[in-house]
Amino acid sequence: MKLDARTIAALAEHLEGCELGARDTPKITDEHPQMDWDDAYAIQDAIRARKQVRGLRIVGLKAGLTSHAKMKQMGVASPVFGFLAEPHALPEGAECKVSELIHPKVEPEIAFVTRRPLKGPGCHIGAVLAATDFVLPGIEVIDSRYRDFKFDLKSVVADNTSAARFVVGGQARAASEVDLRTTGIVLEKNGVPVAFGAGAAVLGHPAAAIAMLANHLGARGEEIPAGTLILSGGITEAVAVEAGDAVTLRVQGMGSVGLRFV
Ligand code: 0L1
Ligand code: MG
Repeated sequence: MKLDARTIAALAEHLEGCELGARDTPKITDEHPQMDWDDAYAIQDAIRARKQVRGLRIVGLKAGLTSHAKMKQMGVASPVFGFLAEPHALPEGAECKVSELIHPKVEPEIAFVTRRPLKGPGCHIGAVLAATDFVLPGIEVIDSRYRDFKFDLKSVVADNTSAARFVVGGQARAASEVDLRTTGIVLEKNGVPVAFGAGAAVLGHPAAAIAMLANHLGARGEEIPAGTLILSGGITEAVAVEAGDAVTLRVQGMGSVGLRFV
């Protein structure tokens, strides 16, 4: 690690303050160019701990930047991992308040819920499917705290991978009942289809993103607990939204889920 404990705590306070106050900031590596991956995840962990100390539950995990479309959109080359906290979760069809966000975008995702723990190293798609209770449609609302979405990967990791809000819903299916590679999705904004894709856009199979998360956590001596909700990453590019927009994600064989932005 290149940053001391005080700097990590100060950066966590700064980034969480930006999240809670809907304020943007230059990317933190501008002032801390020496920051390494361990520092980045330590800052994310400190943000997580700040929320837990306030009594907020961690309600899930997420993989991000798992599709080539997203990687190309953001000019990066590898996935990142973050957490979902209680205030991030919205009910199906809920209103999402844009005034609480900086510059929200939505991503169509497949959510997994585990029934058994998953631990790396060596976790693979087969292990993920065997440990999955069910899969269901999910929309992630991302909201990078970095000005104009200008960042590098380490800054994104520290910022909890832009996690802001999410909704899951539609029809949950057993992972064994669906071929997630060929499962088609349509994302509609105000009734107009704006993005299309299939599960294979996420690392060839969305379960591969969950395996990568298990291996990432395994390298840190952690695991994905049983009963964890995990967003596997945007299947298409993220789509910008503003107040007045209604977004619906339709997933083949799994119904639909939506949000309204007010
Ligand atoms: O969920 C994600 O794909 C994370 C994206 C992080 C970068 C961004 O804000 O687009
Ligand atoms: Mg996402």
